[in-house]
Amino acid sequence: MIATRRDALKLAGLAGLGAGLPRGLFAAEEIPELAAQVARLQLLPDSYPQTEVWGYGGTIPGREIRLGQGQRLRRRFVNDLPQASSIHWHGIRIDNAMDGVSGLTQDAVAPGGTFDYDFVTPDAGTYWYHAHNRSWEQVARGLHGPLIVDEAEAPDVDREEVLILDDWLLNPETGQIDDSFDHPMMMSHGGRTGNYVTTNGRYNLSLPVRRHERLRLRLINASNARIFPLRLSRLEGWIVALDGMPLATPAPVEDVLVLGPAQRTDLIVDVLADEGETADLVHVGDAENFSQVVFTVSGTASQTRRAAPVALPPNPKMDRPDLAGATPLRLVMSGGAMGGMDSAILNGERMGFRELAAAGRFWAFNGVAEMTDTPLADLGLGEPVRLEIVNDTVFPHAMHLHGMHFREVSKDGALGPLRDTILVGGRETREIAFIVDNPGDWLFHCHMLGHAASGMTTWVRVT
Ligand SMILES: [Cu+2]
Repeated sequence: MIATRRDALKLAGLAGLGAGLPRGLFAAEEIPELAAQVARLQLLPDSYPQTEVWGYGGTIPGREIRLGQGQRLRRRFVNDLPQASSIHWHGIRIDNAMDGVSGLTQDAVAPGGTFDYDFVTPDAGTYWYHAHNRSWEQVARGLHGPLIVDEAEAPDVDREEVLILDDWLLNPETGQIDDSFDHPMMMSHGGRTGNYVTTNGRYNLSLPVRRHERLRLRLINASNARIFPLRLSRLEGWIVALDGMPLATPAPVEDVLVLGPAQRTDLIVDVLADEGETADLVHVGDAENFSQVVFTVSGTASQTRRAAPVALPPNPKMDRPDLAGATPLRLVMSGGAMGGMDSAILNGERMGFRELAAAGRFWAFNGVAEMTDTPLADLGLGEPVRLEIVNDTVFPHAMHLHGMHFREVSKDGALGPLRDTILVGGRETREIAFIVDNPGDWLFHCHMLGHAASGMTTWVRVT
């Protein structure tokens, strides 16, 4: 087709018109929706009733979002729930206004309301999205899904599987979600752990594989509080990324892999089992082990094994902080059952443990059992920081920093891989360090979500 001068004028006119309008006017028509909905589905085995859940797109897990590194992600969050909500894009080094934290970076979206999320995904890797208002209830009801950012060049694997590990606290009679979200016993102990463990919403997930097939497994722990100890059986595996960020060298899996709440581990695995056998991702239990995922082997991908995998390409901004010049910070975690916390500050006043418990607060950060008006630290862009985390409680806590990844500082001063969530064991002290490279107000909280709601939430400000 030959464009006439008239056509060219028309096109120019349109372009001019578009450029002169507020961006929202044109964008509004194209933005894909992501609705949080009430749904009923068969979570339990077929002989049980269906379970009412809250899910993104009405599914468990929520609809997978996948895009390329450096691409723009736009979603219109539609709240079809009976409760206000917002979406947090966990692990994405995001623009602060898009971080989705109700009460800090945005107002919670009322039932029937919408919010447009629009951001760029700077890093390739395995991320996830979940509700960030009353998250100890909303995530437990099912509001989470995978967010996968593909590398520009895909790693050399036969295929990949996204595996969302979760647990549910269900009433075995009715098959419905136990709604005692604020139960003091759970809040003050290890958090809400379920009685029904699933992968991708299935208690018996089984995937067909071939002998010597090479898979990338993207493990995501979406549970409220459960720590998943995992082992590989008839699979040889390498850890290639943690919390989305590639390791410099793939680390062979030799022992138990521990996946704390909100953490992700990317594995490359080779199927060693013979045809007719199974390989397993084994959940290591206190009493007995069970299969978290069964891989049933039929057929052969190749007669011989492949060479060990190479590292994933690095993400941008993986620089190591200068420890010598780093600003020292300290966070003391106290409280919980058997923790011996006498008192803490709530609503600006010192209260005894019983008074705190009556107000639903069981934990404190630096002696304060609530989100404070002033941040834990006021930090300058580019500043290196080291943060000592003293766990003066008997429970483990999965500490998550929004907006930035950090490295663990070991006792000898060595720096570990980049992570966004660190599991700190009971009575343990750990140290993390990071370069403050993302402006905004960033939450730092325990991802045992009941703990976050009952005292374990603070924040840092970066300007
Ligand atoms: Cu905790």
